[in-house]
Amino acid sequence: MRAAVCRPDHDLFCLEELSIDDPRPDEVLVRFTATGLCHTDLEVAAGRLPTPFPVVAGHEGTGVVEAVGSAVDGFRPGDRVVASFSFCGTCQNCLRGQPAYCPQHFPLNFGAQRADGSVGLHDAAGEPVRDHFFGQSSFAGYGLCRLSSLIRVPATTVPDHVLAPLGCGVITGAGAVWNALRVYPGSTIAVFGAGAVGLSAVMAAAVAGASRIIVCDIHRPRLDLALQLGATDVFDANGGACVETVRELTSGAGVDFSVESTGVPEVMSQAVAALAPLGSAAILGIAPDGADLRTNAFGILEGRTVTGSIVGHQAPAVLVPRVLALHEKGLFPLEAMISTYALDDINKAVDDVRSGTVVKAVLLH
Ligand code: CXF
Ligand code: ZN
Repeated sequence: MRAAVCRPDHDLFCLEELSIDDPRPDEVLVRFTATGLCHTDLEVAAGRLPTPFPVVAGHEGTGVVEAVGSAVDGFRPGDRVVASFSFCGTCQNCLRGQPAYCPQHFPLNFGAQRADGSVGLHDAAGEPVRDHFFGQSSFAGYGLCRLSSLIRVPATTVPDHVLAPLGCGVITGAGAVWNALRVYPGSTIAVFGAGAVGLSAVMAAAVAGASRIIVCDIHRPRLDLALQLGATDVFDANGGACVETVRELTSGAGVDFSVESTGVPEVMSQAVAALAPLGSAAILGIAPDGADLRTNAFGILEGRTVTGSIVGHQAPAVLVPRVLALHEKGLFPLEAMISTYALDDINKAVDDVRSGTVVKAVLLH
């Protein structure tokens, strides 16, 4: 099968033919039809995350179950699935419905191997290639998926390229608004960064009834898209003065809520500084290793809250169908931010995302 492989000394992805083993008793073999490209995959490819090489990344897969291991219950060949992150399912946080905060999150999702250290992929020379990235490794035509990563979706007419990004980017933005911040009708929100996560936050805030949805970004086309998806006010962040602009737009008060999706520490500080007293900021971007989040200490005294949020702050098996139901009603028009590419064109997709011309690239297998 065709796969995009991250190898040492390659900035981007190598397109190769790989072979895959039969599923072990606890695995599900999924034939991927589409997979989204997320910033986290690019961080892996650049070697900035602790995932060992060579590895098949990809963690926004969707497809069809091809075969199930002998111990698998609940999935059958032919089931349509969305793949998200993996979790243990037995720790306190998994049991309380917060699997993204499972203590096994990093080994299970970034370790790129089975619990016993083995992998199920081999390259043309017969050498092992790391897999099980986020329980899926969906930058390959097939994946040996962990059960915890899979969500069965009804065989609706929703196209594959719309389903794919539900596993990470979309629920990260939407879940932060609904679950971490609990945005309420009539409230005000500022979204810093209008990529796929930020624009999903915009759509979720519109659904939640926010009265002002202020968006800033450094790319004008993304601001136009934000207006189309529910933003009430947008401004170009290249001019600086982002905090002042948010305050001007809210008659000096600041916003009830803010979402940061850029990973830039200075922007994180702005997201906090733009809050009204009692306001809450959700930090979603991946900051450089060792970076600090600086904020005014007196400002925190005024009842402000800063929270982080990973992949939606709720089990994907709950959140993904919620977003899908809204999409069906036309209230979550995901198509507007998606561009599709053949898997073989993954490196072109990376260039287009980096230049800001494309928001969410989805690769078709
Ligand atoms: C990541 C963000 C960093 C923590 C793990 C989950 N989201 C996926 O891209
Ligand atoms: Zn992601």
